[in-house]
Amino acid sequence: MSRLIVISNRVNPPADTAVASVGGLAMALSAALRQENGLWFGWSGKVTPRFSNQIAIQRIGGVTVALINLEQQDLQEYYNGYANKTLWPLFHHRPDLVAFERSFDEGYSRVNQRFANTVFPLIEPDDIVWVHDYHMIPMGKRLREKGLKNRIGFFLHIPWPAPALLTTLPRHQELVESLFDYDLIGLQNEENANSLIEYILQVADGKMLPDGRISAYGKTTSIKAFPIGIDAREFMEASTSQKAREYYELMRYSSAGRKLIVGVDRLDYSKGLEERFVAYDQFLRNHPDYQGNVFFLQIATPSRGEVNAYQSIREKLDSMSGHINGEHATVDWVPLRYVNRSYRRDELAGIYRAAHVGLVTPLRDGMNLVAKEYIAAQDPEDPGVLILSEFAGAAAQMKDALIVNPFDRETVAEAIREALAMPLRERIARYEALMHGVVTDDVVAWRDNFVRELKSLDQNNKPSVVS
Ligand code: GDG
Repeated sequence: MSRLIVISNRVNPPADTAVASVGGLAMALSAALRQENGLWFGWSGKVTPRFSNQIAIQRIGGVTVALINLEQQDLQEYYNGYANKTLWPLFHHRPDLVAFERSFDEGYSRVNQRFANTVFPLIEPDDIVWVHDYHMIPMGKRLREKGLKNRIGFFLHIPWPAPALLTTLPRHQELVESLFDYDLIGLQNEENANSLIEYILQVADGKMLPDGRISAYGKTTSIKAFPIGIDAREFMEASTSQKAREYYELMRYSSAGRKLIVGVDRLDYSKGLEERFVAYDQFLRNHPDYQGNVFFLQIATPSRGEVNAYQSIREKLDSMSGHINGEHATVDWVPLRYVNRSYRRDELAGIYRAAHVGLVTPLRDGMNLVAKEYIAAQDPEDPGVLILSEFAGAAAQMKDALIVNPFDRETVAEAIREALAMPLRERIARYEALMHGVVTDDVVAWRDNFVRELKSLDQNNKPSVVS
């Protein structure tokens, strides 16, 4: 029987879905694999003095996982280095934060090779292989070099940059060429798919074929958008669970009749937290009538703390939150609650449900699952309003949110005012339209669409060498 073999950098399915891991990829893949005969291969999160190809196979939260450990040098050069200091900032339009180091590049190649060597013996001839995200771009090529003939698909969770940006990456051609060993390449939306296609046509002198596939470097592949979703049903249930009700009550009680605005993000410069704080400060200045009647809860869970850029954004936000509270707070009101810890998933669901406004304003984001979770958690009879950045992949689907440019503080400030004052009838109409999309385009639809497309390539769409 054919299995789905998922390969990603980190493997961390939650043992308990109510608790859950922080991070979009972990949430999506564990939901996608729970109902599928599959195996999830990748890093355990543990570091050992020397790399060994020992694999620990376990069952966690209904998902079978195969885990390997990494050594310290791998972690520094591949994970903290090439993945999070080179590719992440570049793909999120932050060339100012990109570090190019030869050792990062070498670490990236080495770990991809080690992953390929270790997973290869686990793959049976009928299995479908699905590789995930920017850590693993060359994985398909490494597996092909070992002789793997199976269907191999790749999905990128983060944005694909415009060609002008990508060409600043040393050996960019090598990276893109390695994608051509996949049968199918999935991106979050059309804009990202078009950026990759544009690069292939302009920089790699590639060609679109009449059947929709694309060829370059003597090979052919398919590129398509597969917008990721959440497990909407699970999240709706979480939002009415006992724990969620407790948190809902806690938020409502502690807000003492004030309106609540909420933001939930990994603490990452791509999420636009600095700009969000500036916009909230602007809102308070523009609307003194709201002072004392509203508060903003920002949950920002620390992430990638070994990377400098993450330390500095954390310091900046600490200082900005102190400044905003110092400026506006009164003896009985604090306008901003800024929290650097993580919450259980059911607790988050209760917090979302209690919030009158969900503020999701990344500067650049592949999709953004928080936007979808916020909607799924709302009370259908009295829903809150989603404010969403036009630069989140989710904006292409969630057109009934208040769409904003996160760089424009006046516009975001105005959207906050509009959301807080929105009449019930309009809130319900927007919520219903958004909820329809969240339920229809959920994580299972995402997985099924991708896997179906990959399987359909089996008979007649096999990538072939073009002479
Ligand atoms: C990448 C792409 C794409 C956050 N804080 C807590 C917590 N979270 C959960 C959220 C959500 C997930 O983490 C974050 O997902 P996002 O999609 O917002 O962002 P990334 O982590 O950057 O994810 C992104 C995604 O992959 C999927 O393709 O959408 O664009 O960057 O589920 O709820 N979860 C818990 N406690 C927290 O404090 N339990």
